[in-house]
Amino acid sequence: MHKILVVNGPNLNLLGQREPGIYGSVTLADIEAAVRRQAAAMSLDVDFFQSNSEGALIDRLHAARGVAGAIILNAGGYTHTSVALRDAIAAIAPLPVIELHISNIFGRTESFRHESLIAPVCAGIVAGFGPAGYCLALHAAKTLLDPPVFGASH
Ligand code: CA2
Repeated sequence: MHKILVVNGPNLNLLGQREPGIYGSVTLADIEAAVRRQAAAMSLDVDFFQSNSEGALIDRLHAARGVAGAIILNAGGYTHTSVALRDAIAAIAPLPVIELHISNIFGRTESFRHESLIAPVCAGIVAGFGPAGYCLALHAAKTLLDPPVFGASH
């Protein structure tokens, strides 16, 4: 069974408790429960990790090598600032990392959110779909691990 690691970065532990206008009222625990249900239905095993510390996030990515088949990463504010996190993602290649954001970072008013330092080393991005994005990212991970066969009908 494939293992998918879901990693959440700084301040995401406060989801549902602050700024509901931007991030909604769903908590990280609600998201974890929904992703676990979805993963069970898709025969995937999931692990969750959240930290507000850049180093702890990097250590967790390193530890996923040889264990996880794919990582879903909401790096929070570190998305826009962390060369170290980008280097860590590059260092664990070919383990695929799917960048995830609850909000559409490209549509946010603050222009600093329009740049992602990690995007070039990630397999792809899911952004703007709210908490449901975590379930979409799970489908993306499954698709990366068990890709559809194209052109096999002839
Ligand atoms: O949209 C996303 O998922 C973000 O990664 C969330 C980050 C933000 O810095 C990124 O630009 C986009 C912020 C997470 C902070 O979460 C909070 C939750 C509740 C209250 C305050 C912040």
